[in-house]
Amino acid sequence: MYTQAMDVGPKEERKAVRSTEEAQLETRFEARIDDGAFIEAKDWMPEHYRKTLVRQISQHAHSEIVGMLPEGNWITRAPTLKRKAILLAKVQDEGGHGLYLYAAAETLGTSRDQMIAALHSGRAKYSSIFNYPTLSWADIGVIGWLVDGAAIMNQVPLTRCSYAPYARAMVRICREESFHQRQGFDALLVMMKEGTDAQRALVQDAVDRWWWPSLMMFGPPDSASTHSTQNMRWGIKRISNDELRQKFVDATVEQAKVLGVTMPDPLLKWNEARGHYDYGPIDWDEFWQVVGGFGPCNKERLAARVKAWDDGAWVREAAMAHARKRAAKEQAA
Ligand code: FAQ
Repeated sequence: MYTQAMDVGPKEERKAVRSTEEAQLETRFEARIDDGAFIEAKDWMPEHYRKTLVRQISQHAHSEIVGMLPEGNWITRAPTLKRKAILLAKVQDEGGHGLYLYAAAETLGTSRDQMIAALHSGRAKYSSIFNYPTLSWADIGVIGWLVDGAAIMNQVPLTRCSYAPYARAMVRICREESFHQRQGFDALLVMMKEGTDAQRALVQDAVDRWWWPSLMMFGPPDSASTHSTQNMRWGIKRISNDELRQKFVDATVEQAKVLGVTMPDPLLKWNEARGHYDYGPIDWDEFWQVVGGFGPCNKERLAARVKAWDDGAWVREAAMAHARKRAAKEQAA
């Protein structure tokens, strides 16, 4: 991309010059990564670094946008005005996160339309977690506590991601996710400490259903993670899938004690020697089924996004027509 257009004669000769130049650029790029420098959009970067960032950032953006659906399902049924206002603000925040992330991915040369087309055609992924249904109000509290909690655990290290536009977007997103996690925990605490037996049972049932999918959010085990080695080398990922999952388990088991709920895992036990909680096996077959498009709500989620896009076509067309009119007026003035 940043090669100089030198006219050096035959095609082969030009190619050789370009590849020597690219090799030098790559060496310089790797040295900057080793020094812990941030890479900006205008800087030279290897094509594979660019591609893997577009893959991860666009998947992350899609997750935020699809992630509005399970909670949006409860806005009209929130139990109090206060809870409704909080939920509205939270769902709106997720939309905002999606937009910062699409913008960060666009700095890498892929348009938002291209990313959205990839989502709608099923080519692009989004987080497995959003393919599970929200069956009761307690699910909304548990999403805040566990799903946003897992998101923060995974995303705080991304504020130090080597690609600066992504890292900057993550700083603001993490601050907002922290409020999301707290409101979820608070909603559950009220149900557990001041609620009826039936409400406490709803919370436990929601924890039973969301615990294992939350652990799956961190991705496959390190041994099966195709991108981890290279992404950690490039400073995109700072902590591995399994390490983050362990940190999440250690933090949430203590929070569960405060709430008075139990995790649905008979093998969950403090291991003094490791200084961590041991936990039972994760059902990776279920994970890959959901990632592959066969989870409980995959079809419904994708259909809702495609419908929203189609229903919004007139708004996009009107905005473009307005922009064209304005540009024409400015040119005429
Ligand atoms: N779901 O080699 P790895 C949120 C795919 S935002 C679906 O380990 P990598 C906020 C992976 O893409 C939640 N697919 O991959 C919120 C790859 O497939 P590919 C989203 C998954 O990239 C809260 C393949 O498996 N957060 O919750 C998943 O090194 C409440 C092999 O995996 C982010 O996206 C999965 N769980 O590590 C919103 C954070 N895991 O692409 C609303 C940024 C893995 O080759 C309400 N992303 N796969 O076709 C990341 O940190 C990473 O991409 C990982 C995966 C950790 C997700």
